Amino acid sequence: AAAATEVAVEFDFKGYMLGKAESVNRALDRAVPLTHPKLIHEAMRHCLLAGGKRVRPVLCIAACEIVGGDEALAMPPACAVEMIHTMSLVHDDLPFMDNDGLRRGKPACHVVYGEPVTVLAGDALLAHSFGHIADTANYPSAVSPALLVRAIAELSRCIGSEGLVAGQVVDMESTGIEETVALDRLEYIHLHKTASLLEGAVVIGAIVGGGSDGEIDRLRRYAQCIGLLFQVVDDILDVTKSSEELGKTAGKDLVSDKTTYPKLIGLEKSRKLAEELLRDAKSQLEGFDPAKTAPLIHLANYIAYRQK
Ligand code: GRG
Repeated sequence: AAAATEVAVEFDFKGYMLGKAESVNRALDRAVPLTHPKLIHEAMRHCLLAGGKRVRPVLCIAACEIVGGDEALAMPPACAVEMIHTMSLVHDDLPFMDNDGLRRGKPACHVVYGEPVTVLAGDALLAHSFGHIADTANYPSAVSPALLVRAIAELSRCIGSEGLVAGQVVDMESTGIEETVALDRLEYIHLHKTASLLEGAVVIGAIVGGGSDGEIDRLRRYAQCIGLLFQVVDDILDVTKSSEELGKTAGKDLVSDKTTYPKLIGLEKSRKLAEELLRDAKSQLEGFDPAKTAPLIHLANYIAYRQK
C-alpha cells in the first residue's frame, strides 16, 4: 500500500516537460505564421522551430501555475521568452560574435539565409516578442493590461543593457585577455548572460498569474539560483567530459581559454557550490502550496543533475 501511494504521488517530470514543450511548439508555430514577406518569416521560423529544450517557456508556465494561473494564461509570455532566447542564440552564432555554423543540430540561420537576413530575423523576433505579450487577443480570457505592462517592463529590464546584453558584453570583454577572470566577474557574467532571462521567464509567468509581491520575490531568487546553477554545472561538465575524452582527443578544458568555476575554485568546491545553489533554489519554494511545487523542484533538479 505504501508503494502504491508513493507511485500515486510521484511526479512524472519527463511527461510534464514533454507535454508543455509540445504545447509551446504549437503556440510558437501559430505565433509566427509564414506571411509576406516570406523570406524573413521563413528565417524566423527556421530559428524558432528547430528544436531546443524549451526550458524557459516551461519555467514561465510552471511559475504561473504555482501562483494559481494556468498554461493558457502563461503561453503568450512563455512564447515571447523563447523568441528572445532564440534571437540571442541566432545573433550569438553570427561570424562576428561566437561564429557557430550549427545550432540545435541544424545549420545556423546565417549559414542558410546569410548574415543580413539573420540580423533582421533576430530583430524581428525581438520586436514580435513584446507585441505578442501585449496583444490581449492572445489570451484565453480577459487579462489585466496593468499586469501585462508590468511583465513587459520586467522582461525588457532582464534582457537589455543591464541584463542579458550586459552579460554578453562583459563576457566579450573578458575573452582573450591575459589575466584570469575574477570570481565576482565570472558570477556577474553568468547572472546576466544566463540567469537574467530565466529570471524574466519565471517572474513574468508569476506576474500574469497574479502572484503577490512576496511570491514574485521568492520566485525571482529561485530563478537566479537555478540560472547560476545552470552555468556552474555547465563548467563542471566541461571538465569531466574533457577528462573522459582525453584518451581520444585533447581535453576541451585544456585548450580553452575560458574561465570556469573549476579553474577558479577547483572541482570539489564547484560541486559544493552547485549543491548550495540547488538547496537555496528549493528553499524559495517552501511557502508555496506543496501540491503545486513539483514542477519547479524537478526543473531545478534537472538543471543540477543533467549530463550535458
Ligand atoms: C537579447 C537583445 C538581445 C541580444 C542578444 C548575442 C546576445 C545578445 C546574447 C548571447 C547570449 C547567450 C549566447 C547566452 C547563452 C545562454 C544559454 C545558457 C544557452 C543554452 O540554453 P539551452 O541549453 O539551449 O536552454 P536550448 O537550445 O535547449 O534552448
